[in-house]
Amino acid sequence: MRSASISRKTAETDIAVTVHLDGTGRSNIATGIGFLDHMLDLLARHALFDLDVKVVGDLHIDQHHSAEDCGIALGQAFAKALGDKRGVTRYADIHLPMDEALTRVCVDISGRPFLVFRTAFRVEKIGTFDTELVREWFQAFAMNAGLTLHVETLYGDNAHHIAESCYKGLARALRKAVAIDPREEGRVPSTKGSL
Ligand SMILES: [Mn+2]
Repeated sequence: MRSASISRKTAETDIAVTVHLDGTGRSNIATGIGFLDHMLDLLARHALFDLDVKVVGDLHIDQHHSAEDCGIALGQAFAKALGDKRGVTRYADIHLPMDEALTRVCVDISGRPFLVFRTAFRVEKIGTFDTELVREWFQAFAMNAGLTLHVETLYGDNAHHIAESCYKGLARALRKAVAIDPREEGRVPSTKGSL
């Protein structure tokens, strides 16, 4: 079972996460931010990861540290769970529709972190959640997971739908990218021999 736990404590947040890449989609999420809990619940379900996420953050300031540090810890756990990436499919892409919104997510488990994020929100808030933190979370996750990650929302109106298409798209792309390809026969999928 490919799994890992990360504990991360700073003056701003105290975080514990566990990721099982070969899970069933079960999740136990408590970030202190309702909308982010909803997104991570979707991530687990659609990636078929098991996720435990506990964040105690300085929400009396705002949601920034909690969202960003949650992305950092989950990215670190993802990378640790993947290990040396033997046998993985590596590349995946998907177009993920959510009602009127459509987002394309392309991922390379490259070990060379890079984020392209072309998604805009017309409103600043979804409930109490700051929509600009969607990008912050993706940036933190991609950098710490070692992913080349391209996210582009081709169109959409409703901010909840747009955010959901990004997270479900990430989930479905990662589900394919981390899957073991039997034709790789346990090799690292790179001509360099390591990722
Ligand atoms: Mn929803």
